[in-house]
Amino acid sequence: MNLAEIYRRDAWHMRWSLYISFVMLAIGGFYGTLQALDKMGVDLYRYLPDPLYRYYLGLTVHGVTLGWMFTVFFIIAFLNLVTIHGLRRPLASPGLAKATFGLAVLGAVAALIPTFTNEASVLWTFYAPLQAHPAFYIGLTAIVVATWTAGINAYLTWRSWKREHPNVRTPLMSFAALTTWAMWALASVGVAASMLFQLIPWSSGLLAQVNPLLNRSLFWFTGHPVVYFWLLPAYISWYTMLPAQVGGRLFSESLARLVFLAFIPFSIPTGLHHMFPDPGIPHSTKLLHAILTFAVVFPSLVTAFTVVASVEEGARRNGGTGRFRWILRLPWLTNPAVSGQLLGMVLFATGGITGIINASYGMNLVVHNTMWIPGHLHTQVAGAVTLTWMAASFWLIPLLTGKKLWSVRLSTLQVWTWFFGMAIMARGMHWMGMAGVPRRVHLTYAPYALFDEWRLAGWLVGAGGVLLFLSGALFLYVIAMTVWFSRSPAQVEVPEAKPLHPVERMPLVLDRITPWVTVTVVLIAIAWLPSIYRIATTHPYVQGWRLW
Ligand code: HAS
Ligand code: CU
Repeated sequence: MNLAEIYRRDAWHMRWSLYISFVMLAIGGFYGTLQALDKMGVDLYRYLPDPLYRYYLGLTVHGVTLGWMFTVFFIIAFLNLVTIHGLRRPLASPGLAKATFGLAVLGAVAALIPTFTNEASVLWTFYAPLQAHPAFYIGLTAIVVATWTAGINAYLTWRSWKREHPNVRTPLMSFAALTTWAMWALASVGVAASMLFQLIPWSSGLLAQVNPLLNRSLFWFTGHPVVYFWLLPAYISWYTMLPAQVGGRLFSESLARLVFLAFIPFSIPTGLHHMFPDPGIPHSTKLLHAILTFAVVFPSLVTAFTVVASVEEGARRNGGTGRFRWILRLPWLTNPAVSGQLLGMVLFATGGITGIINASYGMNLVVHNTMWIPGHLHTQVAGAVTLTWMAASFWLIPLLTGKKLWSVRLSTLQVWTWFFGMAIMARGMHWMGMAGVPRRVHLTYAPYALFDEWRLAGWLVGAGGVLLFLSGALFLYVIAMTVWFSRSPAQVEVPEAKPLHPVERMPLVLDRITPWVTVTVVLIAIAWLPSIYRIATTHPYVQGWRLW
């Protein structure tokens, strides 16, 4: 089978996964806009029909559709493509790919029905003792299982490739996809355990009580590394595609491999940085997680260096000069598939700084549970990751449909407006957080809200939110017009960067995942098991609550 035939066979499920992820982006984005306006004292919720007129229903839809669905559908499609392209072969099991897709769709439907019917306003973190309808937990579990079946398919594909190429290094693209799946396989154990042994039996009436602190700990066991499950597909684009898209080469393939591999051990033993103020966990354990969080910053710092160096090389090959003037040589206004990624990186650099602030044990007490945290997360997953995926969609959709992108100019306008919208909104959110505004609160109805004092910050959030709404609509418009009305055939290929220096010899450990998984298991045992055991055996179990 040649590559074109391979794509044709697997294109439909990748294409539909992308379409569904865009629908989730639309649903989640709609509620996001209402939340942003609420921060400037404008309550548009009340124009919605009951029961959609409920803040926590909307906030749950926002977090669940964007955090668990837009992301997962996009990641499955993108990592499938990267695996296929990297190994130049079809997925090992077409049946498993179909099953993955079907399971994810059923899971999304099962989780969203109770959410929209006001049976599951438990937010994206579904902390017990808030109790949702069992279908909500079962649906989200099905989505997690779908990620596992997708990962297994990638592994089987690699295994059959390896049998034919026993002495060849795994190509970087598919190697990066495999490290992402390996990290996620370990990371998702926490939320899976919580779903299977706590939340599903408890919400179905089989268990009377649940341990809230255990539930929170298992959530954050997965909840921190899930952010790297979102990020690494963007990194795959920055490392293995972007250099080629700017006419350059990857600065160092060995460093790239080290970065992807480092995320396996360091992603998971860090989750307690979401629970610094929680009671009942020894300070020493929290401190260990804080230190390991600084370890997981390291691969991103390396990325800042490696990816920018690769981009600079491309700009200089295209005639860029000077210490900084080469930056102007980059196609900021002519190639949205590139500028979306570059703008995403700029946002990511700011979110990296706020992440380091969050991770600093003492400073976390100032920002925890304030609007600062949504400020941080929007620059990261909604800024860097989403912008990179939007940029990638401008070649992915043409590749998978065979139709030329509808409009380069509109797509360029789209990535810039998303960038400014997110920058403005996040600025306001950080500012509100500093002023002590709590997160997850319907401010228009909060008796203590000081809209006069927070006026400018709140207006930035609202204005940024409106700009994002317009930009999101523009994105969907460009994609829909490409799919439905574009008549010219697309001439796109998957961009694939070559290394700057041909790699002749490389330590074997940079082409193996198992040793890294082994280290991870040891680190998890040290950083998580004692506190999970202690919490499970000494903390109170309580009944479910429904506050809405
Ligand atoms: Fe975070 C909370 C710490 C990264 C997402 N984070 C969250 C939540 C989310 C989230 C969703 O320690 C809220 C969850 C909730 O609902 O409660 N985060 C970090 C740290 C990092 C980090 C240390 N976060 C992410 C990423 C996310 C994400 C990535 C999504 C994709 N985060 C925290 C902490 C909390 C937290 C605490 C809990 C706070 C609390 O109290 O609740 C690091 O991984 C960040 C490292 C990144 C860098 C940046 C490197 C820069 C690069 C770009 C270079 C390019 C440039 C421009 C400069 C060090 C690679 C180039 C321009 C050209 C012209 C070429
Ligand atoms: Cu985290």
